[in-house]
Amino acid sequence: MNNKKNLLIIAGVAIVAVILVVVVVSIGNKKSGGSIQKGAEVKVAPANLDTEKVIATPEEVSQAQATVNGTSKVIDNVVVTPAGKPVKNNVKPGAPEAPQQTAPISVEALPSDSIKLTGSASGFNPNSFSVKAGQLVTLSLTSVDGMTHVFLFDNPSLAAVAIGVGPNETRAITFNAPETGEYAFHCDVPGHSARGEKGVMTVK
Ligand SMILES: [Cu+2]
Repeated sequence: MNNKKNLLIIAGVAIVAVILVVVVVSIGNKKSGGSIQKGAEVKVAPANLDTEKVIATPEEVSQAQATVNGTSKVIDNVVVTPAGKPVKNNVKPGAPEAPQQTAPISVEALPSDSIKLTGSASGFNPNSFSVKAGQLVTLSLTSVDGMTHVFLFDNPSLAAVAIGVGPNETRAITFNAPETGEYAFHCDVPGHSARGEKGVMTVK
């Protein structure tokens, strides 16, 4: 009889402990809500991706998911071309090997872990964000001042990770973050970076 009672007490204590852990973890996640990185939810590609190596068949790619409709498909957290190779981030924007930007979409269609930028005469907002090396990043740009804006990284190694939006449009692109470092970006529409449309992506 006593043994049964002890077992019940132990089980009760264990359940309380589990509940406490769940509560603490969920509070921790809420505190980091402003950040892009949410611990275990961060999806990262394997290191040293070979962009010449086919990692999926065209059929597998066509059946794979994209983080948002119209961007390149994703296989095992790697952004791939329709031919099944990892995309190249250093080619001309829109090239077949490049990560593809979406057609105009609604902001609501974006996954919750997207990095959502707005562009206007007063600059990008936010004008800085952090990701992890290899992280699967969905980046969007919304024009909020009725003007055209073109998001472009300064570093040619990320030339293909570009987003161009018309007045009040939102578009997105999905890419795997590069190696650690600071990557400045700007709006490529003449005159826009000079008036402050600039920012920095930090890769940790
Ligand atoms: Cu601009």
